[in-house]
Amino acid sequence: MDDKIKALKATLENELKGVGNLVDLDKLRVAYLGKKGSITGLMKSMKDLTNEQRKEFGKNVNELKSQAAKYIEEKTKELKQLEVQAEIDSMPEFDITTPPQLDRGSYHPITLVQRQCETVFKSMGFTVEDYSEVVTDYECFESVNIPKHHPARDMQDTYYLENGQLLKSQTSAAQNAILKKYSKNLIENNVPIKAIFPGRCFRNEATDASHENTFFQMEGVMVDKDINISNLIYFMKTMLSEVFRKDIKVRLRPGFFPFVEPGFELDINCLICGGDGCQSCGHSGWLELCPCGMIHPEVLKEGGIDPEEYTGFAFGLGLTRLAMMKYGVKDIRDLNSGSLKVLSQFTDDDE
Ligand code: FA5
Repeated sequence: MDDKIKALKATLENELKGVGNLVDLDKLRVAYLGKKGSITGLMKSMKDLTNEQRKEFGKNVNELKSQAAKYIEEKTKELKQLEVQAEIDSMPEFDITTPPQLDRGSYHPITLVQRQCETVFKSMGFTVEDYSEVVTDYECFESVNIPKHHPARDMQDTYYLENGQLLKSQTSAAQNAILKKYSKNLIENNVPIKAIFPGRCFRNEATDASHENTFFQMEGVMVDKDINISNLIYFMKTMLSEVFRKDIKVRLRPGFFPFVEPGFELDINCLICGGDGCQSCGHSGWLELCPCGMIHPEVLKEGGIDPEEYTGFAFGLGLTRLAMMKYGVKDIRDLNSGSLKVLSQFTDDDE
């Protein structure tokens, strides 16, 4: 009987050498150690032996059984390792010491001009405020002297939501909240209100080279005693000379906005065509950039400020158009195109 055990062990060792994958190895395990396997068969055959024979045979067959289990365990490890190696070998080769070719990306030109403007105004003591894009009719219109059914609403083809709110069509929508936020400090502590609030605006526009349906504005307000048009012109001039860092022609003409009195349109000489007239400026040589004016007494009152005692100015800078002019972008729609080819050309020359 011992010969049978030795022979089975030799066959197992031999067959193990020929096994090249885990599936075949499992078949081999079943063939030897499974319910109907050869080693299990040997164990079952012990019942036909004498007590004396069974003692010796039992010991040897048990040794064979644990030896077989050990062989299979070792072979499993070996085959798994080979599988991992094969997977590694099948991967494309790469050199981990090669420096990365990753593109760092760039800031959007609108972000760049917005930051430049913020830096300029912050240096002049203005705070930068954030405001939501979904606002109420009161915020966007009524609080800035545009009651329901006022014809001035027609100038801004507004997106209304089903719940009665709207996508803000102008950053002036934040004016009332800002005035209310700082009026106490103005009245009790004589601290002038000086704030800018950049934001995205939405209008149902027929788009062209200088009109988008989604664009950025940056509103600014200053309120104190004795604020007048000269102060307004000073801040506008400082902002433009800091952003453009060169002489640019501007013109101020009367403009109507219900929330300012008097109101102005501040236009910039088109920097794409030098004022000759082109598609970007609607062939007029000028681009409307920053309407402004002295805050209407009704708007001050609605913000909790006595117009007999305080005056102020407000402006609504077209940030997207400013980016066009600063970076020579001929068509405003390129700025919202999401095309990296277009957008990655711009860098902040101040950084
Ligand atoms: C307003 O939105 C006023 N709220 C601005 C204002 C604020 C006036 C405070 C007085 C006091 P207007 O609709 O003209 O005004 O827009 C202001 C600027 O935003 C424009 O001069 C222009 O630069 C920019 N703008 C307006 N519509 C578009 C558009 N469709 N695409 C790109 N820029 C636009």
